[in-house]
Amino acid sequence: METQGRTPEWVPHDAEGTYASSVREGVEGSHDGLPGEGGTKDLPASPGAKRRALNAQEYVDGVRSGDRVILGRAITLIESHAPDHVALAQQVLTQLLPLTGASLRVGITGIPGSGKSTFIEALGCHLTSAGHRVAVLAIDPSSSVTRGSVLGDKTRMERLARDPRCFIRPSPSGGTLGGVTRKTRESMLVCEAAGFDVILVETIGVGQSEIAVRSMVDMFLLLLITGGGDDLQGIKKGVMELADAVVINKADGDNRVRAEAMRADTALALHYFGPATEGWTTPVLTCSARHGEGIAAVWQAAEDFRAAVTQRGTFQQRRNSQLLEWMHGMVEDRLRAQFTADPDVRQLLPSIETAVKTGTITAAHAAEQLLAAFERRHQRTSS
Ligand SMILES: Nc1nc2c(ncn2[C@@H]2O[C@H](COP(=O)(O)OP(=O)(O)OP(=O)(O)O)[C@@H](O)[C@H]2O)c(=O)[nH]1
Ligand SMILES: [Mg+2]
Repeated sequence: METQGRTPEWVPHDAEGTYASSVREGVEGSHDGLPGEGGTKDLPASPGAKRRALNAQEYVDGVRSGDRVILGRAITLIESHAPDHVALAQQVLTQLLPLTGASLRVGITGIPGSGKSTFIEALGCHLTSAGHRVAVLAIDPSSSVTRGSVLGDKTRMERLARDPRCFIRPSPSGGTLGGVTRKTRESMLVCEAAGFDVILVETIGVGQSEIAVRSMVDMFLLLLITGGGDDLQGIKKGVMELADAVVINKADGDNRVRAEAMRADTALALHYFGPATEGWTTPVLTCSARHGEGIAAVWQAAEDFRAAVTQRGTFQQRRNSQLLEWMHGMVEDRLRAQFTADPDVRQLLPSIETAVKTGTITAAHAAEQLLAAFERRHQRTSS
């Protein structure tokens, strides 16, 4: 897909390549801070806030007041790799932190074509009409290769994308899964500070991204479909163990009976797994995202989940351990980046790699040598 010319609108001319995100074409309308006909009456947007560089206080004030343009820009700032943007983003986040945490964070996964986007559209519209404010984020570590399927998502979420009570943000493209995960977590916090009380995180890539999403949400929802094929859904066995609710989608028309049979089979299969979340029994439901049937029951399950795990204290415990995991992850990322950027390590690496491949030295010995080179420099600079 062609993305040229669709970098974020406020990127400075000299900021080549420092942005993790590129803005993909979406539907016409008012989402992501783009002006449109849908109107964002309950969410003011300050004129002229589009291009001028903002300071931390302006970001904070804009996000707090629910200004969609500034919210979009704050997320773009978070996605930037430029060191001064990273520092500014941290200042903004620190100030917004007291306003975060009040939402229910729900991760949604399922094989490609299981109807995740259609489901999010149906659930999102159900929620906004009940007065909730919904932010939709996506984890798509593959988007640097495929250029993302989020464009498809946006057209599939057309009604929701026009809803002034909803904010849809494509996944930052490029970078490692760890990097994308960090940015999505921070974006989630900014959305909470802007008053969104339900955050839906869709996994786009298959495989590792489910685990990444699990590590940032309160509730994890798995969509299945009948006839998905044992092989394909077999990949999901590990994911099934993580699911706080399993939803058999496309339970409509001729498929209704099969979906019901699958629901019963899946519920039986789940008996063999331990609870995904202590104190909660994973329900299996059917729905038709296309026709909006069963969506209210899925949300009721989410509300029940929240009530049950909050009462047990599991809700806060999970959030606390996610924060620690997040912190350790960032330390590891930083150390790894410093290690691979170290001039001594870089100089040594080709010959050491050759030596390992040819069996001249052991992998353990090679690792020792590289770490010793790294540590020597570190000791020199810190003394
Ligand atoms: N019959 C029926 N079709 C549905 C339903 N939900 C989604 N579909 C169709 O299934 C196809 C895939 O739906 P998507 O919402 O794009 O699925 P997805 O899981 O987001 O797909 P990827 O983003 O490609 O992983 C589309 O053609 C939808 O119209 C449903 O409840 N019933
Ligand atoms: Mg999709």
